[in-house]
Amino acid sequence: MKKEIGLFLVFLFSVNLNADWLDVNMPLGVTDISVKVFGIHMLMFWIMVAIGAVVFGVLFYAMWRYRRSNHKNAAQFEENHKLEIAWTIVPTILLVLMALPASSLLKEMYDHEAEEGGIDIQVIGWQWKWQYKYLDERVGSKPLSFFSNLTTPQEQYEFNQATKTENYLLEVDEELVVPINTPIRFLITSNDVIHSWYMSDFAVKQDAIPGFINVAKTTINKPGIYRGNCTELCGERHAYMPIVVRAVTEEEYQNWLQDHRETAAQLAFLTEREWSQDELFAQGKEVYQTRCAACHQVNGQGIPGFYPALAGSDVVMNDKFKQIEILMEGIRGSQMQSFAEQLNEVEMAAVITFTKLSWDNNKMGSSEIVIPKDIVDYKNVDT
Ligand code: HEC
Ligand SMILES: [Cu+2]
Repeated sequence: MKKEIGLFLVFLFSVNLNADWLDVNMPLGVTDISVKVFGIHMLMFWIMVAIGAVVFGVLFYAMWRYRRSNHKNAAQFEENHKLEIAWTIVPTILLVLMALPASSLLKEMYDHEAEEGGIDIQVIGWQWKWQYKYLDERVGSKPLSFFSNLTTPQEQYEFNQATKTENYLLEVDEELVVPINTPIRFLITSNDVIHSWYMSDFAVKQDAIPGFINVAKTTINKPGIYRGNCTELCGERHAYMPIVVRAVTEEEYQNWLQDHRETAAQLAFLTEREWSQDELFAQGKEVYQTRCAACHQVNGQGIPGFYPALAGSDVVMNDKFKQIEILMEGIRGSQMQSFAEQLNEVEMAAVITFTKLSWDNNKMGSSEIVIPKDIVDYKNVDT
């Protein structure tokens, strides 16, 4: 029934809006809730238009009717109780009438109950990326989890060195993949500061607060790729942590899950196998560019006073164990965070190898590399 009311509101208030006008309007979105939000938005809009027409109509009429040439002597009265009561009561009634549909929709949006056949996804904000954990899907003993990093190259948003591409600052390496027509609960939290997960197409916007879990529920009606942003000023790279959701059919979703489980199984194999320096270097270069270059810079020089140079760093050149430790544990109280959860063993070994072989760091004759097994060993000693 509620769905019908929402759709009716949309129908009522948007039939005569052609496509061009819908472009400047709020997006309609792809969930029942977002459609209802749009309906309420249009209802409020037309109420405001009506109020505007009445108020300005009376105003202009009075200006014309009682213009000076027509009305030399002004009427001398101060209060008009009937009018005052009317202009108090009418807006009160209007406000209550507007509050009714708005609060019942809000109540619906704050429904947190798990539903039969629904899935739970934990969304974790990090400075400056999102992590997604599929709580119902396991890989080994842990939930299926990955990070979503910005892939727009730095040259496009700094120093204006390159032309901006279509999805400028709204593209990531791993999209959040979800099935359509399935109730999804997002359990939203943060690892560091307050972020906010905002997908206007779903009418979902929830703060991600460390130590709290905020819940937002949605059911997506239409397959597609949807893009959103962090909407809580969370530090200097706040603009660089977009959200990309790919909504697919149940079948495609199952295939995607299967692929992910296989990737995890392959990883176990990869850490056992022999690695050449070139392979590690190539993969490490990619990891470095998406994960490290934002701070330590592509040329390894860092930013003096903020981010240390890795080119010529004593740790990078001479202390493989120290570097593994830094990447695994992070450096307390600094922006150098732990990458233990973000990079797998292969990526971790590769990026360390890359930093050891780049920017003349291997000049002193040391071409020692770090292999995935080193990382596995570190983890085993650690636990
Ligand atoms: C958000 C910014 C940021 C990112 C991203 C980042 N680092 Fe750092 N890194 C730092 C800061 C800041 C320090 C210095 C911390 C301190 O000593 O207080 C640091 C220190 C280091 C050091 C120690 C350097 C030395 O000479 O002592 C290494 C090695 C390092 N980072 C490697 C990496 C690698 C590899 C990556 C990518 C996987 C990475 N960092 C990503 C900010 C960052
Ligand atoms: Cu943020």
